[in-house]
Amino acid sequence: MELQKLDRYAKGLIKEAGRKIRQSFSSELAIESKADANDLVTNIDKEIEQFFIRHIRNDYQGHLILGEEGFGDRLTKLDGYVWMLDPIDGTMNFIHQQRNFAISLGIYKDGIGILGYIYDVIHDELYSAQKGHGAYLNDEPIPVLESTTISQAIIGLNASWVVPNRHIENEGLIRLVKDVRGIRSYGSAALELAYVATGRIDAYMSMRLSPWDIAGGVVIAQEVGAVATNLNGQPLKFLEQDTFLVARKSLHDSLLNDYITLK
Ligand code: 2AM
Ligand code: CA
Ligand code: CA
Ligand code: CA
Repeated sequence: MELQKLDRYAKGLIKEAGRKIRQSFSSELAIESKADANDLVTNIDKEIEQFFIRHIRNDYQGHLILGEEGFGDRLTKLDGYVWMLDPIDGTMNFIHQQRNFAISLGIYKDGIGILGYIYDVIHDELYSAQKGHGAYLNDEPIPVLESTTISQAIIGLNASWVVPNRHIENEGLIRLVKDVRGIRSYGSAALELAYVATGRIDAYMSMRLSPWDIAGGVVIAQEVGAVATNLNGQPLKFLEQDTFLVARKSLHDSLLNDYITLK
């Protein structure tokens, strides 16, 4: 019962935040760079994170918040309730395209994801899951994923993988690109997770993601039978950046064993 109440509350906040984002399109954005010239943030990213935090701190005292823009709490462990929030995942798309971005939220209890949300604001599509109770796209249940093969798979992969990098050998990736049916890159980790959960793509991998990018999506993807780990095949920790792989169960092992060779 408590979980149902928390779920309704979280969905209410997300929908309200979505309305605020849609309204923001009529005013001019204030755009800044963070770590480098292409690492962008806007006043809306910050305002939406602050909107969530204001409400959560008022209504759920004792819950902690981990947010990308840094207005939440600094965490060294995941005891109790932790909200992991990315107010806008896909900020570059938000700025350049006014689409292909999402609100990403996971609610974790003692390190276990109990509620997950990805809200595609422009399509008004809310992907959600309660651990153990299946995943939904708006009010429709998302079917459990069936198995597939590498040769029939579409993989979410971002272009930074073609640049020699410190994580992974390019040879395996070149083979992967040849062996699969297709490669896609959407520019929002949260949406790519939603697409894996709904079978629009069959796997998604990234060399560096933060807890707020994946916290909501992992709960949703796992409810339909997808497997999520880092690129070493280890469980996700949700306290720091890490590599990331989510895939239909039938592809996960093959991707790790046959194509991904870490340096
Ligand atoms: P963001 O839009 O919330 O920053 C593709 O760009 C994906 O990687 C998006 O989900 C984006 O999230 C995330 N991303 C962008 N810059 C990143 C960085 N420096 N480290 C980790 N993830 C990043
Ligand atoms: Ca960012
Ligand atoms: Ca993000
Ligand atoms: Ca973000």
